Amino acid sequence: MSSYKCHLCGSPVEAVVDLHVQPLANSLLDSPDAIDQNWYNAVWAWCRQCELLQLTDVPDASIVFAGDYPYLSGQSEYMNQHFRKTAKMLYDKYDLSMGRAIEIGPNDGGILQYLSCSVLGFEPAEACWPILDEKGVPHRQMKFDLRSARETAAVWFKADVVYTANTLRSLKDLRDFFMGVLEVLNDDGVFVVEDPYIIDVVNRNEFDQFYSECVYGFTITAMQNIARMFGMEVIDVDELTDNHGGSLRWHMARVGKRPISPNVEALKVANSEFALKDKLNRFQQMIDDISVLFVDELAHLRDTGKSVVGYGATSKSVTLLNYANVDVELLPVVYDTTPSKVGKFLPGVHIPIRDAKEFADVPRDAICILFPYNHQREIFEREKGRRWLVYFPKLDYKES
Ligand code: DWN
Repeated sequence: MSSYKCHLCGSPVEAVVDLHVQPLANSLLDSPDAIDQNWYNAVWAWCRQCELLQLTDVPDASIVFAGDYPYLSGQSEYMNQHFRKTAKMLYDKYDLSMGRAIEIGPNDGGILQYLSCSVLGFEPAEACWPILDEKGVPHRQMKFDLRSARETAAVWFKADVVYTANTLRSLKDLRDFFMGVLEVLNDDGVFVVEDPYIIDVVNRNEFDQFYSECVYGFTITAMQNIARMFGMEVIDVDELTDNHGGSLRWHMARVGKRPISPNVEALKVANSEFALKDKLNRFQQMIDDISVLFVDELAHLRDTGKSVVGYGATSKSVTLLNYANVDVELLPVVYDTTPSKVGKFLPGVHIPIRDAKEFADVPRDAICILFPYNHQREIFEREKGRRWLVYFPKLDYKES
């Protein structure tokens, strides 16, 4: 047991993943000589009491999600399609024809760009604002919290659906967030949350999903506990096995307001059969094994004169590259389509990020490391005739 206490219930927690000191995943640098300012102690621990996996020393959210936060979800065509389908599903399932929807963190469009009802987004990342404007998505240029939620309920509207993707697991203060959701959610409204699913992460060995924006890993028991603390319950779940390496969509409503789908009990049974804690006990060894194999393979490629490049400057890649101590000698460049990432350097390892348009000039016999493995299908389709090094669920080569 560590001396840390669960952020939710205050019980002692047990450290299960230690990735040493890591830079914040999206604190990209302007020059290779810049000094990384933002580090955190990358230790995740398990609370036996509420089955909540959690980052023990949580970096300040205002630094993690500073105004220049560069990620744009719309860079992936697959994610755009996913948001389009999700918008339709929510519109039909919760009859939004006369309804209202709020999205917390729509990023550069999210579901709101596809919903034909009254909508409002909360988006603090500056790079997203002009894109949301261009798409005609009404948004408040601020983070979502209890204060901004109260103001919104008073001045704008309350919603029938509040939706958020890839944000809940990033926020330490669940209390403030849920209290805010209750403020803006109609009495019989539904709160819908998507996040990478901790069972998929562990099952697929995706240890790079542990980065500075992963404060929590939710099991069904954990999510039910959290919902209960705020007078809510989990009423349905959808498995999104292709999203961000395996995600889960949780639907929550105030207790007694909506019927509970049998999917919830089925997930509970599957969760208990998976025995997550036992797997987490062996996870650190697996992390060390993959990291050593990965760096050894890069050294072998360098020593045999192979050209190696990275594709996709993901947040996830920062964990793997820093933990495995990969430097520019082993990986001289990473290509990426995101305008606000191009010309910058990955934190900690100082590897330059170049425009993905230049990827076409990379020699055909180069080995390409696929960092956004979650977007493999669309990247392989676009970048045909390449040889790729992948590392999950095990180190392997693939052809596109
Ligand atoms: O929760 C989060 C997840 C869902 O997204 C965030 N906090 C941050 C982000 O994590 P990530 O950076 O690991 O996500 P992605 O979606 O795996 O990042 C893909 C990266 O690859 C982006 O930088 C864009 C780039 N990309 C590219 O260069 N060409 C992506 C595609 C699809 C491409 O074709």
